Parts: sequence; structure tokens; C-alpha cells
Amino acid sequence: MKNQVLELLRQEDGYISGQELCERFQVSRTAVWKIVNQLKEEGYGIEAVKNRGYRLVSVPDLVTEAEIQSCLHTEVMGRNCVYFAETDSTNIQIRRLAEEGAPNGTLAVADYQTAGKGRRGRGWSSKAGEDIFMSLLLRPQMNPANASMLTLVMGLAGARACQELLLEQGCQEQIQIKWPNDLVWRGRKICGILTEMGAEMEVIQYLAVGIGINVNAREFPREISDKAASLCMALGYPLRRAEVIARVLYYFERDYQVFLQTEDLSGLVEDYTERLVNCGRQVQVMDPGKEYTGIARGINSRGELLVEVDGETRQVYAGEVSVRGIYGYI
Ligand code: BT5
Repeated sequence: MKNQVLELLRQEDGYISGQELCERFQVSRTAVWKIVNQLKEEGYGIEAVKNRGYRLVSVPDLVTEAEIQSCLHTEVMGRNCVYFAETDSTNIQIRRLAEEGAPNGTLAVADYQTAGKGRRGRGWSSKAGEDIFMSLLLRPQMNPANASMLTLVMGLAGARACQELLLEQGCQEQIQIKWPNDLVWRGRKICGILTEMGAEMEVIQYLAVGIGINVNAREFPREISDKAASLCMALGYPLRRAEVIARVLYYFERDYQVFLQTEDLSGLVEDYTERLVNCGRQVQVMDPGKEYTGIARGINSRGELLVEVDGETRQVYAGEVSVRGIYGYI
């Protein structure tokens, strides 16, 4: 009920009377008062005025279930939400929840990760209370070979959400996608995505699509300080993480529907390519055994990067691709 009270307070510009809350939720005045106090303890500024009721005056930057739920505009994604003040990795947690039978669209979100995962055994750094660490559980009925495209669907949703949030603040800075799984601002990484799959006998049991977004960090560990950045650095001031989460989930839900219609990216290629930082630039493809360079031209409907080499176009399915001018590649 805390979630719904918060949602109502959020929607209302003025006051909501205690009586109205009691009637809405069929509870006593004391119960309403207790919930309001709980919210205050969590950091919400709630004004209580005699004969008028309650009014929300300030909202803390939390990623708790109640805070996320009160911002959500989705039907499925994030409607079941599990919050961790601290956990090893939200991808690990989503896999555990999946094994326990959690539904499609379940979101695991953490304020802090102690063992955040990147791809190929790499790590994802985290500081408490600043950024977004979350993973979505999906249970699509499709060929496991199509699963890796969901990284791109999430990348596109993340780019749309972040770009829109900056624009709403009057900020013209560009958020771009670096194929396959990064979002960048001025050549620095602000977001990474990791998709993992649980499959049995060629059937997907679940997918864990994890996304880390640097929202309010202003400093990073030395190893990445020259290649990482945050939305706050682009904007000049902090954003509320729950609003960023809600926006990403909104676009993901929409783009995921488009994806499922064809089980590929044909409906999304154009929007993706528009934001692709690789496009028209020299890239170095680290193909195991044989590295080569070429010019990136976009992606195809399978999510493969198209790289032009000596007049011929190659399709890069997966792996490491450096883009000239980004993350120190010159
Ligand atoms: C990724 O891997 O970019 C995928 C990152 C996915 C993180 C999310 S957080 C929620 C969910 N739970 C998890 O445990 N993981 C997911 P990759 O392309 O391999 O990039 C990893 C590299 O990015 C590292 O080796 C660092 O160089 C750099 N890096 C680490 N932390 C970073 C940060 N916070 N911001 C920017 N770059 C970072």
C-alpha cells in the first residue's frame, strides 16, 4: 500500500486529505499516518496540514520498489520489482529469481553492487547511491540464437531515455550507442549492458538483461577515469535515478514489443543506426586470430555491425570492436 500512497501523493499537486486516503485504501487514519511516517523516514518531504491533508514537497533520490513503482508507465516491465540496498550483482539475483519462478518483466535493482559484472569476466564498478544497476527478467518464446539482439534493444531504449531526459532539461548533449553494448557521451562510456541466458535443450528458460547507467557519479576509479562519464557530467546537475529507470523501462517495453513481432531488429534498425557512434568511422575489429580495420556503416536486422573493408561489406556478429577516437583508440 505504501507504493500506492506514494503514487497518489506524486500525482496530486495539492493536498490529499487523510480521509480520502483512508477511504481509498479502506484503512484507519492511524494506518495512513504510519505509512506517511515510514515515507518521511525514507527521506520523502511530506507536509501535513490540519484540515487539508498531506502534500509531497520533496522526493529523495532512491531506487526502492516504492519509488520506482510510483514513476512507472509500463504494463509489465518492472511491475514486479525486487530492491537490494546492496547485492553482488543484479544479473546474479535475476538469475536466482528466474530459477525460483519469478515472472516475465521482473526487475532487480540495487543501490550498490559488490561484484558487478561486465562481459567476458570483466567487472562493472559501482559506488553506493549514485548510479543505476538493474536487470530485467524476460521469458520470450524464441530461438536462443536471437537472444543477443536484446542487448541492442536495451541499448536503444537506454539511449532514447537518456537523450530525452537531457533534452527535457534543455541540454543538447548527444547520447550515442557504441555497438554492441555501450552508451557514450563525448566518447566516454556512460552505460554498459550485459545479457545472459538460461536455456535448456534449445529452449530459453529466461534472459537476464542487465544495464548499468552512470547517472550521478562525478568520479570514477583511476583505471576508467579517462573513459567513463555520467549523465550528471553531461547535464551539470544530478537526475533522480528512479525517473531514469522508469523512462528506460518505458522505452524498453515498447521496443521489445516491436522486436518480438519479427524476432529481429527490422523495426528498430533505423532508430538504432541514427544513434550509432560507430557509423562512418574507422573501427578495429578484434576477430580472434585476425584483427582488421574498416569503416562501420550501420547494423543489419540481425544486429550485426556492417563494416566496409576494401569495398566489401563484412558482418560482425559479436565481439570486440574499437572505434577510432573513443576510449583512447587512435
Ligand atoms: C559492460 O561490459 O559494459 C556490461 C556492464 C553491465 C553492468 C550491469 S550493472 C547491472 C547488471 N548487473 C551486473 O552485474 N552487470 C549488469 P564490458 O563491455 O565488458 O565493459 C566492462 C568495462 O567497462 C570494464 O572492464 C571497465 O573498463 C569499464 N567500466 C567498468 N565500470 C564502469 C563504469 N561504471 N562506467 C564506465 N565504464 C566502466
